[in-house]
Amino acid sequence: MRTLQNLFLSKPRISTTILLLILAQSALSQGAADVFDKYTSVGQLGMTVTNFGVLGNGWNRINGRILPSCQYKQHTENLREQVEHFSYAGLWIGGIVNGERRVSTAIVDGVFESGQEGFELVPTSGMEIKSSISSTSQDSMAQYYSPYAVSHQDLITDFKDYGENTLDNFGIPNHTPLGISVHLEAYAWNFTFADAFVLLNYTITNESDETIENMHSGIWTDASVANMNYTSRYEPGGGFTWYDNLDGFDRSVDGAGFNRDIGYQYDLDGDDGWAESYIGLKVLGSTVPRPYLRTHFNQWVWTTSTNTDYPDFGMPLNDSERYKQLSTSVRRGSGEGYTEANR
Ligand SMILES: [Ca+2]
Ligand SMILES: [Ca+2]
Ligand SMILES: [Ca+2]
Repeated sequence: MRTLQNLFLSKPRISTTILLLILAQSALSQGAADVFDKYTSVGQLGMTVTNFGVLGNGWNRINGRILPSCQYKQHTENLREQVEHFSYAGLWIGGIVNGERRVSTAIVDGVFESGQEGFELVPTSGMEIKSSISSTSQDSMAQYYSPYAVSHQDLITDFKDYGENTLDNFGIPNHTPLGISVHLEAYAWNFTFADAFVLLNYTITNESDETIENMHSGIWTDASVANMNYTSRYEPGGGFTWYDNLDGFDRSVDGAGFNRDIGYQYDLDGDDGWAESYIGLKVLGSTVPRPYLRTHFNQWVWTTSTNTDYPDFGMPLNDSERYKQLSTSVRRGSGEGYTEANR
């Protein structure tokens, strides 16, 4: 079986809402400390949201605890149901400035530290929490009650891809800023019918004096459907497996006639019943209406830029290649090794 990790979706431009179905360090600070210990806790999907564009926490210990990275379910005593879905994910934004392709990335393959290439977004605020839950007898989230909350748990933050000014790349190797700021609001609910997804609402603003043409945004995801309880996470090779995580792109049509366009991953053999849920990512809408709003899908093997078996599945190495990945879909294959779902 092939390991085909990392899926992302993209669309032409500003203000995206992305649905994470169950089925997703530190940056150089410019006035705001890194926040990486906040995650959606009201529903069953526990997903870490940081203030530097990264989602997930890589299952690193934070204050002695391993917090949910993208875990479903998080409120269950049944160890088999506690499935993780990604180590990290993060926002990519691409555009063309004076004919040059630029992509600003929260994270890329194999990068985990501030100052490294590909870690290009920095916080400009902390992490504000708002909740529409008002009764403390119902939920401790009520301490964050606000009449302006959208969901049971809004996580609200801001970041940008430049330093002192929109030309300043704060010394990150090969980083040419687009000069954009991003406002992110993540929404989660505890309703039993709405506790398996998180909505991510990004508002992207051009803060530079240049025109950014043909913008695309995407979510790079190191998807890894796995259960930490399957085998001992403290033994070599334990914790989880990723060799049979398979990716796909659901292009089936919904009742309203739109393509579902869900990028997804699952564990092929389900790890003896320990990893039987999917992760899916989907663009829900934007300020750009359909049909101008388009979705693309690409995948490649972690940190692997050349794939002799599947030449189209290669990790992009620079902003020009990243822009191509954001703005086009991987060619559909045929023949042995490729599968097509029945519609
Ligand atoms: Ca870049
Ligand atoms: Ca797996
Ligand atoms: Ca497996």
